[in-house]
Amino acid sequence: MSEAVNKKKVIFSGIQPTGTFTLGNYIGAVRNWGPLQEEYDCIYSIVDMHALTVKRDPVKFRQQTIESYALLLACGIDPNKSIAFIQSHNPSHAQLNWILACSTQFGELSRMTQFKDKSKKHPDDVNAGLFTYPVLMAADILAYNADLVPIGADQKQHLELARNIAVRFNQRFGDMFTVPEPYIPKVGAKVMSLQEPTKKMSKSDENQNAVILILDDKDTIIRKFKRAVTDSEAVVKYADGKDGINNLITIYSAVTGKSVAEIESEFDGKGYGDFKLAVGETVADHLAPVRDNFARLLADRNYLKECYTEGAQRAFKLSNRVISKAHRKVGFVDYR
Ligand code: ATP
Ligand code: LTN
Repeated sequence: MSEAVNKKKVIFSGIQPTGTFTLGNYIGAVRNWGPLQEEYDCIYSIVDMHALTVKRDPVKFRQQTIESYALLLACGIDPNKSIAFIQSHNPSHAQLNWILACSTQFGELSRMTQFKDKSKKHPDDVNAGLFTYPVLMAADILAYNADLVPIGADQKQHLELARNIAVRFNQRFGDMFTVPEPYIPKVGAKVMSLQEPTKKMSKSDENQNAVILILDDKDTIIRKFKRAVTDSEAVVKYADGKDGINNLITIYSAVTGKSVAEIESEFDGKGYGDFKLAVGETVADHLAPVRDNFARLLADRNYLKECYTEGAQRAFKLSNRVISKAHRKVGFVDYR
């Protein structure tokens, strides 16, 4: 068989170092990244440049970036199997960002719902980075010619834009980029807030009761689930209008692998109190190994530094080839 046939598909995904990962980040994205390492060439990044679109305290930001990197490994990303790096350590992302920005229209960026939401949330700082955020995301993906991008449902619109940018570039300059496909889980692609179940669970939510952090201890997790907003029907059944219960059923299903029907019959005749306790205990037990791994990894800063340094070098080696090709395609003068 030729090498081309044997070549594994490439996966790229990223997560912002904006705080401890939530159960939403975990179920919707990060927990799926580990198993993919066995079948694909995986590249995973802590996207600190994206996180800079919101004002941050530099000292806290640096610490949070290292902790996020440790969390990534704690969630099962093996730096020997994947390339795991910090985005700002590889200059290719910023380089390709510029080239792709010149192939992206103001109108299409204006339609991005995340931009609209975030500019409403931070009206005093609607900076250009926030606006061009999806171009940098396209650069992240296209710099490695990724085939697949494992993400939660909220990132689908950004991925669609990355695909459009790739297609447009290819049409204008000749075949260059692989057009990436989204990889969105069937269950748990959008985990909702425990306090406002019509809103997605988000790291940056100010109400801590709305969010399960993957490093929360067992008591905290159980307490947050007990306080989760539900309805007054008190029947564990997935149905329209029961957003709170639907969300808990989805979480329980994602963590146990049980179907909705199996969950409904397991809790037949039982109230919300029993169900919430079961969800809390199951989630806490499921996350316990991540917490242990994280504590161990964070205690060894030298090891982490070795991993992210090597990750950045490996990432650069791959992306720099793509950048050189893109430079030739657009007509930049070669100087080597
Ligand atoms: P922030 O609150 O800082 O905007 P976030 O919690 O939305 O952050 P990101 O770093 O933007 O998280 O997202 C990382 C990955 O987690 C993305 O693939 C995203 O789709 C996924 N994700 C985020 N929130 C959820 C959620 N509630 N349910 C499922 N997947 C999610
Ligand atoms: N925009 C994403 C994070 C992100 C990403 C990426 C995801 C940045 N670059 C590349 C997948 C591929 C977010 O806000 N969740």
